[in-house]
Amino acid sequence: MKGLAGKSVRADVVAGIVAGIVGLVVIVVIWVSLVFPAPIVSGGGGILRGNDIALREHEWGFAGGGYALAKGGPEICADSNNATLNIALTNTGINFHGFQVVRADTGAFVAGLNKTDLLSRGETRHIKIDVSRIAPGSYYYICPVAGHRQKGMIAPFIVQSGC
Ligand SMILES: [Cu+2]
Repeated sequence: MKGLAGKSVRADVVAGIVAGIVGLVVIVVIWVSLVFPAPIVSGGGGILRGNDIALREHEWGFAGGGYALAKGGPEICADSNNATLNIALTNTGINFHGFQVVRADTGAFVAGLNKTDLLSRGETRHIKIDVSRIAPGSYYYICPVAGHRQKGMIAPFIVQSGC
């Protein structure tokens, strides 16, 4: 093969250059995915309302109200006019999972179970959330087990007057 200067370029040098270019592309793709991450809160396509919500958790998301298990989960709209939101939570997954409501902006704990209070496989827990004690706004419900939120166990939890 002839190079730009008319000298022959060895095939292994060409292979090295090609490998270098491929490597650069891979690095750029990784960088873009880190700087512009895909949204991991899918909302699951539906909204759960009312005082009594049945929710399931799995690897790696939540489901309930007819919405299938997927990454993320259905949005929960908590009506601030309703004093208590009852969530019947069942772990239909394999791993231990937990349940917490956290602020969307700071990630601060708002309601739910303690971080170490986890549901084992097949376990159901009845969680009462006093909505009147939560300021209207945007929150997430998450699984607090390390890494599970990043894998998709996070969905919107909205507190507002009227849902
Ligand atoms: Cu989990």
